[in-house]
Amino acid sequence: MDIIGKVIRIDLDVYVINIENTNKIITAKARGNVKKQGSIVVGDRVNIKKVNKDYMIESVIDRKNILIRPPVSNIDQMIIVVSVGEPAPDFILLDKQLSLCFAKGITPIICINKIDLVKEDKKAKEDLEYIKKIYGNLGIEIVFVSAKECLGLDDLKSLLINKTSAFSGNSGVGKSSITKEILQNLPDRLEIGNIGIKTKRGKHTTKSVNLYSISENSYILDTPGFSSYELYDIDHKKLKEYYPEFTNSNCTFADCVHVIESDKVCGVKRNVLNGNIDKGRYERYVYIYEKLKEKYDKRYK
Ligand SMILES: Nc1nc2c(ncn2[C@@H]2O[C@H](COP(=O)(O)OP(=O)(O)O)[C@@H](O)[C@H]2O)c(=O)[nH]1
Ligand SMILES: [Mg+2]
Ligand SMILES: [Zn+2]
Repeated sequence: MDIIGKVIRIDLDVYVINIENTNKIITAKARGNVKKQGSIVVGDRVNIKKVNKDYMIESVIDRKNILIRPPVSNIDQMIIVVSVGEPAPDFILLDKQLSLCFAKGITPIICINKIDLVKEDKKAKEDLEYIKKIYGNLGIEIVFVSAKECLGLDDLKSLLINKTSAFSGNSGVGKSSITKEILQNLPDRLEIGNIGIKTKRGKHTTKSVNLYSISENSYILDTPGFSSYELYDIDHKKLKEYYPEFTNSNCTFADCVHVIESDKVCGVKRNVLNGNIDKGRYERYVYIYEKLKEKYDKRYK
């Protein structure tokens, strides 16, 4: 019978694999025909056979999704970290990340960090309330944490159980501080950072990606999830599909992307005027749409 495992790290042709439903970590090689079908990436679930003393990857199980930079597959959720205070939330980035999550079938979770600053900073409190209202209404899960004062980290940890999660967010929001808190106090056997494998990195090897097993079948990715490359790789005509609040707007115009410069009012615009759709969300949608379209038009000129 095949064993199923999850690739948590790749060192050239050595695959470090966590056997499913266990804490056991092994190393394996891959059959030539498997490698030929397309490279194996971190996050892949693979069928393994034990041949004498060695483990061999026989095949890669169909992927749920794949990110290109860094190459990693089967991401269940993206913990989108924003901070209140310094830096203030970048709402355009937040909306792009949410769109990409919906496009890739990744569940977004907004993690508001630095809530310790809300007491004294009026703007921080306003930003927090805005996110809670607007994004909470979209049905997106929001967790409130302070890595500094260790607040809300248990809530966050409970959301990571049985999932593969990546963290994203702009620099300075506290990703490293949060993941450090999550990764400390893990039982030794779950730590893979110092597993003894000889690596022979060629000089063209890019920095590798690691998944940290935080408990059985629960993993976090050690590098930020979305690169700017991926954030701009959305089809502008499809962008509207990734806005949950647009779907119930009964826009009756054919092929409408809800960006209308004339006085005509489409279903979505009407809901913006009525206040049913947040004006900020809509304005950022138009901005992101124009940017994506501009890039598309340039590419095919
Ligand atoms: N006040 C406050 N500062 C924090 C908190 N979390 C992180 N920081 C600070 O924010 C800065 C950036 O944190 P870091 O984890 O490096 O962010 P990253 O760039 O997203 O990895 C550091 O100076 C941290 O000490 C928090 O909960 N509250
Ligand atoms: Mg960092
Ligand atoms: Zn419309």
